[in-house]
Amino acid sequence: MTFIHIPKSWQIPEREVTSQSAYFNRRRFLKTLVGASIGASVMPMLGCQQAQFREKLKATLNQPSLEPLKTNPAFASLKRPITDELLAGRYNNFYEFGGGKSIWQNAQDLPTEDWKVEVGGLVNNPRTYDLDDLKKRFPLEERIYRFRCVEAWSMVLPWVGFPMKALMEEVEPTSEAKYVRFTSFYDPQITSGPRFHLGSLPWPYTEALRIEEMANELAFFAVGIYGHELPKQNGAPIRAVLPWKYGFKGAKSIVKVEFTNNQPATYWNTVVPSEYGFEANVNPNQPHPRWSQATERFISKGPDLSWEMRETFLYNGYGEYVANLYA
Ligand SMILES: Nc1nc2c(c(=O)[nH]1)N[C@H]1C(S)=C(S)[C@@H](COP(=O)(O)O)O[C@H]1N2
Ligand SMILES: [Mo]
Repeated sequence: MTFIHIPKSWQIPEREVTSQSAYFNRRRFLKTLVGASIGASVMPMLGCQQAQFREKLKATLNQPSLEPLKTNPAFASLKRPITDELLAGRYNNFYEFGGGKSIWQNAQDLPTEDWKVEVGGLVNNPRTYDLDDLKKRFPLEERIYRFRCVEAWSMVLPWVGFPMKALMEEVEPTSEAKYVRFTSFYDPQITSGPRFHLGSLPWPYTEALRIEEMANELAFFAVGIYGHELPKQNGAPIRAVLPWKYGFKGAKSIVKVEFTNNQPATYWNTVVPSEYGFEANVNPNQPHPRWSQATERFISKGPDLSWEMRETFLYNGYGEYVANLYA
């Protein structure tokens, strides 16, 4: 296995404008998106020493520890090594903060203090939790999961959090509840809707599952990663992690969880329904209309960006847990 080194990776990420956001460029926002994303993230880095850049990045990853915590033995190791923390912290998708991969600096504007998560809709016990509440109420554990973006890159990430089904047991969805919708933080003064002139897109970012999917053992709310609280760029202070689905199904920075009777509209499925289905299970046999899904660029060794090609597995290798949901 050969690692391909990408020169100048600290200055210019692999693709400043991503496969997912490329859609906007081509069809709608060519000038504004490219112009804005260069202005916002690439230019300042060009004049910046690599070492300084790394120190700044590390400071954003230096979050309060969540240890001691137990690693769930069912998800304690994978055949692939855990991705370097510096890569997971600087190679992101978080369109509220920009259309490229280098959003980690912009994402520091996310206000995470006094965070509340409203859980309601078709439930017997609607509740609004603050973060401390959630962490005390639901025992935290570590799980090492494969992570696969629909753009065909992947990582292995050590999340800290709790199973979604623990929350379901507490709020008790009613018999009418068939779906659950997750809504991400959105404030047009802070996130990039107006900054990138993407105001006509369906903000806030929302995602959704069938409730049987939410009740699955794998479905997870993460409040941490690498043994500490989530950095803002990874969706602080709480995000969804669904390792058998493409990454876009896992909404970041969740403020609302709502149980519904009908299938909710979701962000990518609304923007480009022909490219991003509602179900979005990882499937090497079903190509994306613009690229193959049979292999993936596995991003692992740092600190500079590099990857190796790996085979993609049906349900991202989690068929023993989820295949029965789609029989
Ligand atoms: N609110 C919100 N959540 C989001 C996204 C986003 O743009 N906004 N991007 C999604 C996509 S496409 C991916 S691949 C993952 C990336 O998570 P990471 O940056 O922590 O690796 O977050 C998902 N959750
Ligand atoms: Mo993604």
